Amino acid sequence: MASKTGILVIGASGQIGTELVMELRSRYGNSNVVASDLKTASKEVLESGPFEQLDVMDRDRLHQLVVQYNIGEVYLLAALLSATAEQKVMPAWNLNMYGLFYVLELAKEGFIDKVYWPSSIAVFGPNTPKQNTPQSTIMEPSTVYGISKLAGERWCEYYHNRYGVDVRSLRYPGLIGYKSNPGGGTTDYAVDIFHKAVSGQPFECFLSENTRLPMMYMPDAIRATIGIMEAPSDKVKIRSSYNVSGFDFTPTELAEEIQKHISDFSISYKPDFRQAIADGWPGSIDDSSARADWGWQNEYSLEAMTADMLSHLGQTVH
Ligand code: NAD
Ligand code: AKB
Repeated sequence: MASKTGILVIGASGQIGTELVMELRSRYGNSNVVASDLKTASKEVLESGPFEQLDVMDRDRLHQLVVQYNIGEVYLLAALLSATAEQKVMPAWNLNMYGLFYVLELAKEGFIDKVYWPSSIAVFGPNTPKQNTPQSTIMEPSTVYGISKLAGERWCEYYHNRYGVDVRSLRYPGLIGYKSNPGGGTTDYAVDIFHKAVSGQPFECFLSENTRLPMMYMPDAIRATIGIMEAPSDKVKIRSSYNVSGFDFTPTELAEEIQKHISDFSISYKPDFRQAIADGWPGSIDDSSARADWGWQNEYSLEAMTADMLSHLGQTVH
């Protein structure tokens, strides 16, 4: 980091922010990492460092916090995710686009040195090659969330090329973690299933049994995020967004993996509107550019993630 030592996380009370804030605080110091969100944060986040209530759409307050806390880096996580966005089209477009613009503008004007903004596998669409989806390929997303993420990627690259803004981004797959709950996505089933399994209940899946999607365990996602932010600028060659991946599975394959630990766990399938969203997304991702450019490497496999999730959620692994 340059002379400005503050880090601002916007959307800090969500699935990723809850974990990212704690990791950033352990690396850069509690008082340097300001968590912010519309809603209050976890007890751990509130008790370990500064928290500010912030609506990212309030441009003046955003600017004021950046100056007040001497912010050099912003992690912009506030967004409406795929399933919620289909129900709230205009609010999703406005939040996902204008939140990004406001942060990129502050960086362009020299108030911020570095920006992290996550994209998603949702940038791909039904015409994209489904297996081992390349970094550069047909996109054509068919959801409001995917359209907003693809537009955001183009704006990130534009602000970098035209104004020299140091913006970095990853196309996360579905993220799985035990510390925080997902917020309105199509991949949420892959977290919900664990909570049902450990409480001894059957799980009804809102995606069909053979719906393959790329996923990643949260510790890998946090490492990837900090990894790209700490990479030397010349190693970050792609300024739209990098493909990153951990593993991929279908609901049936995940259920079978859980059954290795909880033999009487059962799953049934009742696809809803989220099936159409998932059907337009890749089944697996080629993340060789991230590996080659700045050394990305995942650690967790499906097997290792499942065992770790179950042990942390209180199930004895046998
Ligand atoms: P989340 O829904 O769990 O959290 C988003 C947070 O943003 C929430 O705490 C919400 O209160 C906050 N927020 C909403 N509107 C706000 C506003 N106007 N001002 C300030 N805060 C506001 O989402 P997440 O899963 O933590 O995702 C974070 C980012 O990562 C998003 O951009 C998302 O698109 C992206 N992403 C997530 C996943 C995933 O699987 N979790 C996958 C791909 C991309
Ligand atoms: C969602 O399902 O919307 C997210 C994502 C893959 O972007 N988890």
